[in-house]
Amino acid sequence: MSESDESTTISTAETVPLEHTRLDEATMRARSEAFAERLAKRRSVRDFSPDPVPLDVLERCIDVAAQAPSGANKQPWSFVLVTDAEVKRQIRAAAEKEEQAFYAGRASKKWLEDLAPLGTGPDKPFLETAPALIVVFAQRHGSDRGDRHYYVSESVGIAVGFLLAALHDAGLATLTHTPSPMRFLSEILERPRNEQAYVLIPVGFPVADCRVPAIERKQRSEYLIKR
Ligand code: IYR
Repeated sequence: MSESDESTTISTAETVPLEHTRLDEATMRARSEAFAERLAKRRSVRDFSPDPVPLDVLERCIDVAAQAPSGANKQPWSFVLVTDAEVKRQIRAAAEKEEQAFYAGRASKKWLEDLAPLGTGPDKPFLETAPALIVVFAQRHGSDRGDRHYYVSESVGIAVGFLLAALHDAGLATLTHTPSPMRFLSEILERPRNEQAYVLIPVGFPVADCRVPAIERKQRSEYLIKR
């Protein structure tokens, strides 16, 4: 059979026992309700207290992200944990430069109208105030070009979901920030060419009197379709 025969499957699967505890229904209900209630309280925060956060907690939350499923288990991600004031300063300066161009004309009128309820603008003080920034990078392929990665955006997106949930659950506030373009992050953080910045997540505690936009989530009837 030729190497290029598309019907060929090569299983080298070794197996281990699955660790799984079957819960009774009442416990399932209680746990899913508690989780839903806790996660519903997550909001994007833009006003951070400078109070430091325990680094080991951040590392543990990044461990959670790294447990996400990924295409062919390639785990195509890197997480850069930034706490150094000078590096944060450089990131803020570069991000604000891009954001000024965005708000001054790169964004369409419609896009700016859609952002108006969020009250965002080109100034990004949180990039220095937040005690930590987690910059998530997507690896478009392995360090060797021949090492292919699959469903990279989907995989990294799932990992970021795990990360945001873990950070929230640990009592930390986050923002998913995507200054565009984000090439400057590869340069400042000296990432290899196979990696592309995916999202920048400031992490910390909200300021004491923190206020957030009065926006609402959709009702279940708007997003759940049962067949
Ligand atoms: N990157 C800009 C603009 C922005 C875009 C979207 I889509 C948002 O949900 C929020 C902001 C900024 O961070 O201000």
